[in-house]
Amino acid sequence: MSTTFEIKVPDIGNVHDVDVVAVEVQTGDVVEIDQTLITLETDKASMDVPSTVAGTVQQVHLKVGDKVNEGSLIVTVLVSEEAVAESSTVVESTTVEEVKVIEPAPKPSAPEPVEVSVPVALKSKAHASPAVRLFARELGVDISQIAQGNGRKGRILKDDVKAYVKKAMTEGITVTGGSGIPKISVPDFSAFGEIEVQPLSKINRITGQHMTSVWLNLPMVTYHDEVDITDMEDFRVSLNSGRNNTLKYTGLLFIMKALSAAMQQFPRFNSSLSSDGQSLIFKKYLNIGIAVDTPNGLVVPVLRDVPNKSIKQLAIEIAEKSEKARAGKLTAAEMQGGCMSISSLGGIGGKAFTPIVNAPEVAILGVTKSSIQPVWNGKEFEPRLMLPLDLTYDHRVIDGAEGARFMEALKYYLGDVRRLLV
Ligand code: CAO
Repeated sequence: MSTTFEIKVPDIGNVHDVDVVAVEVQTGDVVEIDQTLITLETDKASMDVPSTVAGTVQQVHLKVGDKVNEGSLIVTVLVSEEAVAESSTVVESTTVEEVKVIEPAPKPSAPEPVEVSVPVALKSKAHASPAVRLFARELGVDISQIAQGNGRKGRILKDDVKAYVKKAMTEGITVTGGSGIPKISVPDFSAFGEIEVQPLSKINRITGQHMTSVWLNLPMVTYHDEVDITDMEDFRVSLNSGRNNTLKYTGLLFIMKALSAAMQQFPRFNSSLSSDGQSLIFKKYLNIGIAVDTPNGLVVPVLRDVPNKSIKQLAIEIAEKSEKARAGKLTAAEMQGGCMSISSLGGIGGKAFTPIVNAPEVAILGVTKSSIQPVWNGKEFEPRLMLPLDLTYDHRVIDGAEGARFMEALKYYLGDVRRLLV
């Protein structure tokens, strides 16, 4: 005789609508006690929910992507009566097998870092337990790069991670992540006064991870200059006050056009290094990413085919994308395919800063606030509107002289935007 047993999501703490990121069993599978049934993931932690009985899975009630709460039905299992008798006490004490914070934890002993991370979307597809994922992170391995593991149904095991590292060492493949630098110790700040701890947003964490990876992997140089935009500003103001104009024309639109013209002139700025670092990939398309400040953190929507778009089209698109960005509604596709990015702080202030390249792009243009400056015209000082520009580039791809020439080209176009028409 056998009986049917329902296994439900146990007490998972005070969290709701938790994502199911992996379902490890299917109808007909024979499961053991403690065998993982599903993996749940919140912003902060990942957890395996184990089976509390041994038997045969009769029905799986969840799929990847579902959201669950305590008490949600996971599976029904057909269990022999003897097993029910044995397992009843286990059911009472059902707990989540493992709760692990999945923040990256660089270890001093981690291997040399080299390669910039792959798109975030790929990372959640790894078929591995939280313990194995944590192990991989500790070794600086991006687990999404391990195609398949040797566990049941291709699940990635610790041994697979070790084998990947071994291969990376012998074949010179680079491993993402682990910095090999000592961690910064964080004191107990409450010893000095009242504190409040707030978790970082998902965007903050993803950006932070990407920026750290870029900072550690790219030898970056930032070149500062300024350009006289007095004439451009006159034109811009006239556009804004033009008849029937409902759009907002900001300097950023002209900067995008000038940048795309300079990139066409200097194609290395529209390239990326191959992952083995042995060749350059030149792009025949030209898309520009614009850093947008949102309540949840920095996002970079990409505007496509910039050389073939008018200032007006770009004005419409930037307004649309930044509104979508601030509402948290940008899709992953809208943030992919950038060739070079612009980070404009000009609406806020600043004289100069050192933007970080949005790798695998090879350069980024920073912009701060324009101001009237006295400029010597050969006879006298004239008040001119000067715009500060900061060009950061990957020195593995771009030499200092080429960086300086690129900046001169940019200034050439911005100094007289009619040149963009030629
Ligand atoms: N100098 C002087 N004024 C400037 C300027 C500059 N370089 N750039 C913009 N302005 C002015 C604009 O003309 C506008 O003036 P009005 O309000 O009088 O019309 C005002 O500042 C606000 O501009 P804006 O920010 O709305 O528009 P934008 O096209 O310049 O920028 C966007 C759009 C989406 C890039 C911007 O809103 C934004 O989010 N910037 C922050 C990007 C960021 O966070 N970068 C940091 C990344 S690294 O951490």
